[in-house]
Amino acid sequence: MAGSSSELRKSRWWRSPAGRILAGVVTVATASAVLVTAPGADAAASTLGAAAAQSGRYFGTAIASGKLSNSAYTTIAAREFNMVTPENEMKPDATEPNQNQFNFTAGDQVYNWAISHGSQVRGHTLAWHSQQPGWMQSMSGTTLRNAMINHIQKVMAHYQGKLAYWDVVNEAFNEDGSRRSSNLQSTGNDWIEVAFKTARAADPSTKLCYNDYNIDNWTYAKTQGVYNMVRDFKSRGVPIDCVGLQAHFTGGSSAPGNLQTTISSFAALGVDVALTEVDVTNASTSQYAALTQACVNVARCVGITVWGVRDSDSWRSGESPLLFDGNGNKKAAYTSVLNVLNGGGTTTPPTTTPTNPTTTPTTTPTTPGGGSCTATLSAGQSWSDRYNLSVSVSGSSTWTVTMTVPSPAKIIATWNISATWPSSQVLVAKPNGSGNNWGVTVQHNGNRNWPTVSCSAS
Ligand code: 9MR
Repeated sequence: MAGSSSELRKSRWWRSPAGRILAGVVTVATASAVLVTAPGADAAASTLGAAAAQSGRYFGTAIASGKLSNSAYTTIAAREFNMVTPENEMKPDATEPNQNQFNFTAGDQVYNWAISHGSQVRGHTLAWHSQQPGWMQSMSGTTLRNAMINHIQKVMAHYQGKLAYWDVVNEAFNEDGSRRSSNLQSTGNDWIEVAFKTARAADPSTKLCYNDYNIDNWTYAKTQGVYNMVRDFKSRGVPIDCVGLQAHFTGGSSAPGNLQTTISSFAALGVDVALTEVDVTNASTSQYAALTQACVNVARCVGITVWGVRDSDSWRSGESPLLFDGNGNKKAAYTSVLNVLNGGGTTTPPTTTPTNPTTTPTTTPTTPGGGSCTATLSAGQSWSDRYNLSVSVSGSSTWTVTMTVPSPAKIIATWNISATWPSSQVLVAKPNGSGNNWGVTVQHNGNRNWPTVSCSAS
């Protein structure tokens, strides 16, 4: 019977005179040095997700469950994106149509589709003045406050340990920087912090975000209102991990020149920042390039999500604001985004000297299988909280690689694979048609030991 094998390699890092990061791979077993260029460090990636992953970021899209039977839609979505936001399926009217009766059918459809295509999921959204179920719309006071708490607890329990981010509270501010009037606001000004505290207790493994539109322009009153709330929360220990700038540059808005200042100012408060619902009128290439560059330039800007796949999928389809046209063709804006993600332009990626993983890798036992294959890991770029690993599989084109990260580390992104997740620490990867070179982003959560891998061929 043919066996399978796995092998871990250890990388050493240095910068070339041009400032690009190169990786040397040393085979553990022999300690003989073989120099290679880290996949992803120099090579241009050909999809948005893979290109973003080179700098530890994701590139996502909104997915509608009703379109998952459309193969033109899913082909693009599976190929290009490694973060999925359910467009409507995890909103309160979808998940709790009757009080204390939960329905996760559509949310689970999107979730299961996403993870089976190697994508992570961003939950959207738990507490919002809009898209409330009818029973909630007519509530007020303590009754509503308790219903909100129960909703957050039950929905987060269902997705416990599964989602990378949750938009805990959505769109709670007015344009002038004051709080938006709503039934939730009427329960008391502390409703937002109660929502975040409830969310942290319900699922400590998920990053908790505040998400809003028109908070992209640093000098705008609404941006300042949200900024002051996040600063206050951080100073008082209210749990908040991230801010989502929706970045809808449609309907008369356009990307502000100070977008990077906004992103870096929020990041300086100690939160991750993401562009969460991007669309741009007529998909202006310059605006798409600029907003991508603004994110890439800030280390804690963790990713970009566009609000739909093709123009025909957009809530503002009349403005043709997305990266693929109605026939699924890549638009010029697609190329401008991809080029920025691939390091085009003048900006150095926000990396420091990689230090992860730090411990000596171990070779895992071989797994019996119907053929023979080898999975080789090499370290990619790294940041204070996460690092990339590139995986190269040889010996077979019909492989299954099982990767186990040491708890409490978590794999938060993958590219070029079809993935399933037996547990939050274990990834089972199979080819998705993108070849034998793929990768993962690991959020180490304090444990920087190498993952173990095994490869079996069939
Ligand atoms: O794209 C969503 C659309 O299908 C819904 O009809 C709409 C209902 O409110 O919500 C849209 O998504 C919104 C998102 O949840 C929050 N920010 C604004 C988005 C566009 O309206």
